[in-house]
Amino acid sequence: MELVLKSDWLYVMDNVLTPEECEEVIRTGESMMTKSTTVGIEINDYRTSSNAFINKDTEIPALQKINLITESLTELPLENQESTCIVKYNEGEEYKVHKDNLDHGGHNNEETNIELERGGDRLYSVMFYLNDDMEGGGTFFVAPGIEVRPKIGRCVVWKNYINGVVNNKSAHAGLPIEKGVKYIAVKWVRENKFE
Ligand SMILES: O=C(O)CCC(=O)C(=O)O
Repeated sequence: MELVLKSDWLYVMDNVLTPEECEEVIRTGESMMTKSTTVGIEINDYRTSSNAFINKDTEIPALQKINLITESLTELPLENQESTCIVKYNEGEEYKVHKDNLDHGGHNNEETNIELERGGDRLYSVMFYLNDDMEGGGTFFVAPGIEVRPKIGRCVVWKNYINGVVNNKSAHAGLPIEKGVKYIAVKWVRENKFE
């Protein structure tokens, strides 16, 4: 594992997963893909990818490793993790600028409130790039103006809250794919046990 960027809320590490592990995660996700949706947001072209959710009790070794790495990087227990979300973006697909926290301070809809009752908000996002043979598709953090490039096996971690306050610097986009296909795996880690 190699640390390539570290700030008080954003970390990038390389060689976290091997190419073989990335391949195993892609293969698992491919058989279960459905169109992506977004909690509490009903704008159709906002998130145009497909995804698959893999339960935490999976016996697939690469997915178990993702659970373990997420536990150790966030220092929060496995029980706080949501299922692993494997995401596929085809050419032209993207995820427009958003933050991953669910609580919009008094402007929540019913779906969001139900999600918040399942373990509180998403304190951390932990994302793994599973391939890099595409053009476009970087992850762009708007406020610091940082684009993280997909690299096979690379892991990006960011805090959605700092000292109990929403981290506005965490607003980010999955930029459109110009050529090829992009695969990632994402973990969202809640404040409390996720059920
Ligand atoms: O695809 C990306 O690079 C970003 C993914 C993303 O924004 C998310 O899952 O919250």
